[in-house]
Amino acid sequence: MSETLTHVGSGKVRELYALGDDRLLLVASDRISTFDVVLPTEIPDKGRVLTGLSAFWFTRTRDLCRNHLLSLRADARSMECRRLEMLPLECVVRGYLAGSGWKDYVATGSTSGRELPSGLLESSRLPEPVFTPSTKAVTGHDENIDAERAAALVGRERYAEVEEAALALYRVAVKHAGERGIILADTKLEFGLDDDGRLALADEAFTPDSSRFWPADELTPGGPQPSFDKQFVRDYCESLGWDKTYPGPELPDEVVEGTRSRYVEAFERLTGIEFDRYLADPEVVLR
Ligand code: PZK
Repeated sequence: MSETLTHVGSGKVRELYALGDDRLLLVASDRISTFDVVLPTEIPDKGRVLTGLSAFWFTRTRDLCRNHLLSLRADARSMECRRLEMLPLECVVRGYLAGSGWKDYVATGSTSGRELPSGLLESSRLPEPVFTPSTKAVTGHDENIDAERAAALVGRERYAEVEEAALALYRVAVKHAGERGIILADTKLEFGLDDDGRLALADEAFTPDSSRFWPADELTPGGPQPSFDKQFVRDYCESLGWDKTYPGPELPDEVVEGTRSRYVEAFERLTGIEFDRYLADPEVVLR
């Protein structure tokens, strides 16, 4: 019954292992990063929240777009996935103007070559969601690219298919989250191709690590918004005057506990499932 695990990659807070030739095991740790630095203190169950949320979204959107999820493991943080040929594109969808989208807009009035209306504020809702692909940087930050350059990376037809799928997935997730008081300001999706060349959603989907989650009742355009999940950590780090370079600070217990509660709250609000039920039986998010 036991299988050989070969480590094939690391993300900032996740690990990837091969399971034979055609499957992968994606493991989400409890590590947390802020200001691009992984902190020395973990947030208990954070990886389980993110794995459960991804699996929930993969299940909810499977009729819109196939995906790589095969099964969840009993540890509630590991996902067996179909091994795909990944597309060399970060598929970002933005419904609000934040992060690099806001920076691009201030500098050029556009983001990823898409002209936007004048007079928008930081964190303004966009008239409609925009697909703003970026390159996958090996080190440093992804670079927003225009549709021309993105289409050159994957081919014109595939590009159109990915854009349509990403926008459709985002709209479904935004509607669901909005009904539960969470603004999904933007998200980064990754796609791959299965053995038959069919498009499939991969990686994690609509988690707080791949998306900006904002509390809907606190939206105040004109500046950055508090993060649903990481705000206690950011506020604590800011209060220290830390220079945001490695190594980051240890977090005190009350910041860890407050942050864990926010992750669990996001899970429970979005899935409608008690987090303890998920821990007892991870497959509850697959139904
Ligand atoms: C794949 N990554 C990024 C994520 C890491 C690395 N289904 C798939 N098939 C083939 N490759 C990938 C996937 C997925 N998902 C994803 N790199 C390759 C990544 C998390 C942790 F170490």
